[in-house]
Amino acid sequence: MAEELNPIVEQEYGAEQIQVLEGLEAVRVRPGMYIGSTSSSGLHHLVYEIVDNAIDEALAGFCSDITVTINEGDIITVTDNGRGIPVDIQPQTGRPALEVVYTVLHAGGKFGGGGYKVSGGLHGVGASVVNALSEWLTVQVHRDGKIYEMRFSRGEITQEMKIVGETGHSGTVVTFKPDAEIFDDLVYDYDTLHTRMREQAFLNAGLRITTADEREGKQQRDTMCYEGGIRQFAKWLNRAKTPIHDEAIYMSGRRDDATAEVAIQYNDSYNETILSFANDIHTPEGGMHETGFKTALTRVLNAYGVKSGAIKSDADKVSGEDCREGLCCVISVKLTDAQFEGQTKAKLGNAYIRTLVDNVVNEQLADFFEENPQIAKTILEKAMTANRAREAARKAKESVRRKTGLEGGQMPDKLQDCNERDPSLCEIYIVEGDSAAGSAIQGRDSRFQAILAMWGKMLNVEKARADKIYGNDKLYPMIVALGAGIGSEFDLSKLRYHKIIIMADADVDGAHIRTLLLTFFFRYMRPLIENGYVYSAVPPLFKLTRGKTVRVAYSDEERDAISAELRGDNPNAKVEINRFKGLGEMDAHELWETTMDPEKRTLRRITLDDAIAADQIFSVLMGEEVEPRKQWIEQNAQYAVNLDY
Ligand code: 28G
Repeated sequence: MAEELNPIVEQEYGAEQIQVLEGLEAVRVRPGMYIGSTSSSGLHHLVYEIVDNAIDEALAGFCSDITVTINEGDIITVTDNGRGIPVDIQPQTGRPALEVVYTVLHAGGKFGGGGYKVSGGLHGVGASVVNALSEWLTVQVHRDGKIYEMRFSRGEITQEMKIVGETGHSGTVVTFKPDAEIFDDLVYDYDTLHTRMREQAFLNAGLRITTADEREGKQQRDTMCYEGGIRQFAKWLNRAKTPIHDEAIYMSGRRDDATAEVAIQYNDSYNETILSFANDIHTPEGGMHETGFKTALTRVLNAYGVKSGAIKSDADKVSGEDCREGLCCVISVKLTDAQFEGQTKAKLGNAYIRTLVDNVVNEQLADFFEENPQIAKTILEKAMTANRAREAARKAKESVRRKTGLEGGQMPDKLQDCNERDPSLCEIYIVEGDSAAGSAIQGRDSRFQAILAMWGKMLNVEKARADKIYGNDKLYPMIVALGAGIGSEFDLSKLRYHKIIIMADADVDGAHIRTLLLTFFFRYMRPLIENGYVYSAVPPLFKLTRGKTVRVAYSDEERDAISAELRGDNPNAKVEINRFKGLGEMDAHELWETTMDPEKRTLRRITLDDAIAADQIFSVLMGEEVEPRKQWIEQNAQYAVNLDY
């Protein structure tokens, strides 16, 4: 039908259509306002926005299967088997509903659209934003026996909605290519999407989500479906740990339109893992749901202790921290008016949710303890042991502090400090291995770059309390160099460098040390990550030489592009390609040029989500379970080295 622009179509472009174009143009002018950033994280966010719509359809009860595919060329396809986006003409706009969803900012179920009780999407902006930021996007709707199709480019319609075939089922298929004019990085990371989709599958019990990578040489596929929902999530988080009771404890409740679900399972470690979500959106900064949970947990455990006779005096009482040693917990709340606050809008602000979660845990956990006294006793004993250990740790810390003058100015031998004293201008590179540290010391700009060398096996913080951390010869120099202390005494204002850069090889050992450090920062210096002070250096992977010209590449794609560029018009030209085996292979000059020079280097800022992922992997690497570790090494086998597990 109206495939090329004809006068009739043009007439229909009234004030509303102009508004649409202005709306989407605003998205292209300030993409960061809608998707957070135009880096890799924003690129992945596009997928989450589209998937959120499919999940809304699942929450409405009409969709059971969602598939996310990375196609060749990093083109994304999302499909669902819901009802299909409505295609009928909307009376207010005179346009098909499908067109409105993809062209009007804030259209869709999230802003008062009928039938959607809970809303999702961190930025809540939906399909039209993805459309505006895509070089092209195609939607196909299977509905009423027909396939409807519509195409766009950078938010503008390139093909009006038309029927392209017949179908025997219903659903929606969206395919898009992110716009190279907008994004700095166009390469999708399968693991990032897979991890996020697994989380969504856990949070929506019974929903089947498949992720697939169809890119040449990267082919893989995973299907995730968890009938047990967050109960299974908590157990899965403990997969590399040793649980101290078999089944996760599950609690849930509702008040008006809001629902709360909590699942907990303790393990024999000393660390706490709390993952909280509001409307399926991860809230790493916590908020009212976490507060309500923590208060109630502490109250229930103390009440049970007093009632059972285990807690005899005030000295026996357990603190919040004591109650969370070895705790693994998933909290999921759903509400219609979620308020997101905090630095990264990742903290839930609705106060009534605190009361809801508190009530749910207060009643149901107390009941569970009454009915399962053996488990209650095990958990309470663990908390009471933590209480006694905390007192011992405090004493140990004091004595280390007195012996070594933690508060005094003496810096460790392993640190080559910089001259600058203003922390906001200072950087510290934490470098693994002797030879790499040597090159870094020679190559650096000593005015503002400090180098801390680290090598050998680090302490297994999985199985250590804070007293051991202070005494550890690998961690102690780093704590002193950073200058801000650890744990509950951590003081950001004393931090000596505002850029803490982990520089490790791009191999299994490097991944290992990065994981150890991130886990340590996450557990003992979390404000460093919350405030964005921690980075990962990005060293090059390849060196390309043609005659006298030497270039480096940071990815397979870049290697191929540079190789083609160096060859020029001559297909037989010889370009020598070498893989850097490690940082230690680079001389001081190369290291500076490729990895340390602020003008040329790439730094990857570590987010709380990265750190949480590291914390998980860490348990896999350091825990007692061999099977998950074997799997991790196999998955990272692209780095190909001999490792024994
Ligand atoms: C595959 C990729 C992403 C979706 C639906 C289904 C409906 C819908 C979506 O409606 C609200 C209401 C009408 C405009 C609702 C179908 C009611 C009846 C739906 C998706 C706003 C949106 N039948 N499936 N939206 N409408 N899947 N998957 O986007 O006026 S979005």
